[in-house]
Amino acid sequence: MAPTRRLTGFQATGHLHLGNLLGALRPLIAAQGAAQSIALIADLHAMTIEHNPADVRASALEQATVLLAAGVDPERTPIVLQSQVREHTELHYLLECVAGFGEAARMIQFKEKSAAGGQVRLSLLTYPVLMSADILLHDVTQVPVGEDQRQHLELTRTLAHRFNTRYGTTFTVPEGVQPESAARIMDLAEPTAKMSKSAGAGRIGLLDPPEVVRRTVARAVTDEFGVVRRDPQRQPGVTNLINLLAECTGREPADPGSYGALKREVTDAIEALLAPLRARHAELAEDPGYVRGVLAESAERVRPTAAATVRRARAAIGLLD
Ligand code: AQP
Repeated sequence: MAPTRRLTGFQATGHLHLGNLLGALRPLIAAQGAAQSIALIADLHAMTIEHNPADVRASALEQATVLLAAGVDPERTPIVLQSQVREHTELHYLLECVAGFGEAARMIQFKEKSAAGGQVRLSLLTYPVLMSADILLHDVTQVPVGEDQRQHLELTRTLAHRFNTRYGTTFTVPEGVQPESAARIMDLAEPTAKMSKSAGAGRIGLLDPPEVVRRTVARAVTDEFGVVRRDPQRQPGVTNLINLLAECTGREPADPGSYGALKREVTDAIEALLAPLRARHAELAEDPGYVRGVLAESAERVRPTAAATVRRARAAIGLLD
């Protein structure tokens, strides 16, 4: 049986947060022994919306540093910066030639982000095709996807099938897999929305100092019921806090009657998780040359597979070699 090969991506649009850690990074680290994984930092995706060049560069380097600090072992899991493996963009174009305008325009994320107004970049429309290229390039068999990315993975599978059918078998068609952690971490200030890089007050950044973590949890939205129980409809804030505690410690709350006690437990649990990560990050941040070296070596490691995929796709679609 072919080995399991996985790709987990992070958009370089800002600081990684607790949702990224629990929903994607920890499962990636836990699977390092069993699956061949690639961690992709998607900096090209960061340019699909208005961006500041210096911020994208800083975010890419910070994310690579955080991934290492959290325990990604670059010997087993290459940390690939999307823009440093040019084959991503070459394959993107070839896949655009089998994708329809309507298909791209139907994507929910495109509809939501373009509805926000302002000038809509063409790259926002074609971003799911770039994401398809990210996945197909590395010949992966599995992609852990949260609910928000399921539609994009379906498009990837559709484009791979279509290309293979029209031009001959070229791509491995990957399966979407439920991340090992079922956690969908919600924003602490707005617990019906997922915690995300762009949202504000209720996000816990992985490098937030202890005082900020404590304050963010202390201000987390709860409700007037005064009972610590899971009830996502009526008590989304409290449910999120219980889930956070369970994800961080594997424990349920000690006191079913006190939101204050629950928040203290959650704060301690997050702190126990983030303190070593922060410390390791501080060490690594002293040596950005090392982190850049990891990115360069990772790019070299994945390049043979990436180049072979593009070679197959070029030949199949009708280009001279
Ligand atoms: N809240 C979350 N709970 C669990 N898992 C999450 N992930 C993201 N948010 C949560 C998972 O982390 C990986 C990388 O996510 P991303 O970089 O694609 O998404 P993001 O952090 O939501 O940030 P965006 O998309 O850059 O910014 P926004 O949404 O603010 O525009 C993925 O595996 C994801 O499932």
